[in-house]
Amino acid sequence: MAETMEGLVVRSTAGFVDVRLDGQVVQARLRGRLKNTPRTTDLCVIGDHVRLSRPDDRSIVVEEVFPRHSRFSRRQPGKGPIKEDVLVANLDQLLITFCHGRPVLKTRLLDRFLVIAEHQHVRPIIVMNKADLREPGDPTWHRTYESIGYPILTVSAGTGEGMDSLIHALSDKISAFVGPSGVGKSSLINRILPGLDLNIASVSDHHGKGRHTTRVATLHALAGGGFLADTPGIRELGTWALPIEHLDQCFPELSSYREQCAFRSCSHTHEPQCAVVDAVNEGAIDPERYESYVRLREESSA
Ligand SMILES: Nc1nc2c(ncn2[C@@H]2O[C@H](COP(=O)(O)OP(=O)(O)OP(=O)(O)O)[C@@H](O)[C@H]2O)c(=O)[nH]1
Ligand SMILES: [Mg+2]
Ligand SMILES: [Zn+2]
Repeated sequence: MAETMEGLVVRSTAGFVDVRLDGQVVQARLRGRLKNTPRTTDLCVIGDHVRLSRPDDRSIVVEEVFPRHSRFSRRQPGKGPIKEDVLVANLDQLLITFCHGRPVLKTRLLDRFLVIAEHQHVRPIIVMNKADLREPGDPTWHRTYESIGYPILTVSAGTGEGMDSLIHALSDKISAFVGPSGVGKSSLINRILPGLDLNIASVSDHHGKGRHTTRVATLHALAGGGFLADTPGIRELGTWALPIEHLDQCFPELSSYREQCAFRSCSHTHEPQCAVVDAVNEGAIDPERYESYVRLREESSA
């Protein structure tokens, strides 16, 4: 009798996936029929719920990938046809990780991550690692993002500072560390799951760019419930299928102003009587955040 089962994909490599079902992890291969269907998104990634069959004693096969309720994805880097590169499916929280010291925080990249989180309805948490390298005083960006309402956790994988609040925020959720190479995503996971021993690289060159140590995305089970993903460092983060008319909704601090613009479909770039531009000029909206908005708008319409 054919047995069918459902499970959660915790690791994905070409053609094969590790699936967690009833507390154990099994390796399964993807049904050929699935692989041959044309698509513009990744077939099966970590976080996907799948239906499995066991055609014989030795093999387990993924028969179906269930629809995703959320995901963290980017546009596949490079030229060629536009394809979605899904890093984690069915995600609850995005741990957008940067650090004190090196590599230096780029708020333009932070804004990209935040826009993707808003657009994909995944809760963003800004994680600032390497607290041991922190300069005294709160930097301006910190106040800006805090006043918008984004949670910021300052932690150190090195000293353990702030790790309790981070671990508390993870419980019973599917979360993923994302961010540039070298900020310490794998180091943080090693702190949270000491048995794991993930690969860690030293921040290699004097530009402070990391070396992309983590290659395969994996979903790790947490002792207190929930799952945690490590992802490779991201250098290029093209926004995927971001409808240009929704972009202003991905900047929460614009929401109370955009209703007051003279034009209903105001782009907040060149129109007269734009309440958003007025708010920028009055200092109520951070000019750097507004600049990120304008740049992403230009990119989406290009
Ligand atoms: N000072 C300090 N260094 C840290 C801390 N956490 C991590 N590092 C160092 O930062 C470097 C990069 O750490 P990784 O954990 O490999 O960074 P990653 O974000 O996983 O990088 P990729 O896998 O390339 O994306 C290593 O040299 C770590 O030792 C910290 O809290 N303080
Ligand atoms: Mg890593
Ligand atoms: Zn406007």
